[in-house]
Amino acid sequence: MLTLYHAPKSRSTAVVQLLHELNVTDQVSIKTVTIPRPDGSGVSDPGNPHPEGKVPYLTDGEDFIRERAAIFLYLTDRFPSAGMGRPVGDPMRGRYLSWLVWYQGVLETTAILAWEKIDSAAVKDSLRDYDTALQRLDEVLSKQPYLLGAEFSAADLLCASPFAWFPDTMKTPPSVSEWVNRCQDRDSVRAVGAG
Ligand SMILES: N[C@@H](CCC(=O)N[C@@H](CS)C(=O)NCC(=O)O)C(=O)O
Repeated sequence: MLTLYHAPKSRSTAVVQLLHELNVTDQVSIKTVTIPRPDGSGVSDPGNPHPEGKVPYLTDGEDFIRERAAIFLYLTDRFPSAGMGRPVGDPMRGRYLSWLVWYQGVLETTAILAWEKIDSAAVKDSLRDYDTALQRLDEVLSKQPYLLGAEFSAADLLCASPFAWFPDTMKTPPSVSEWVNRCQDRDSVRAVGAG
């Protein structure tokens, strides 16, 4: 059986939301673990097999998956019937993969650097910056409701997640804030709450 190592109010919350969207909460065992929190509370949990004690972490028998984009891809490939991913052969597969990996490699990183007011020419050469990342979202979301078109997908769930967590600190154009609101108006978000 698949096991998700999860800490409430963390990056693993979006994975629990995804399990609800996929309608597979009965097929994945959720183990709640503790993590050290930025406010100094919490400790690394010896029961969490992630090599750095982080969440989310997914195990599938002897195999394991870490990093959210990989976990999202693994789960949407494994449970395709909800239509939250785009399978091999789908005309949107390339765009689906691109948004997941762009989230992990570019959006989250440039958002953290902007938050910390770190400006580096070398980083900019490779990743551009947070404003450029917002342009990539705006150019798509000003034309369509979701990243892949008319339908909500796991790419929206992942890419919208940091904006939903930090609504006051992440500046966004209207197209992006309206999309984040759409992504939050879901039964999966209501089911998981702050957990
Ligand atoms: N790049 C990882 C980041 C995971 C991560 O940093 N998770 C935080 C919770 S939001 C954590 O586990 N922190 C505890 C620690 O760093 O020890 C991912 O996207 O999965």
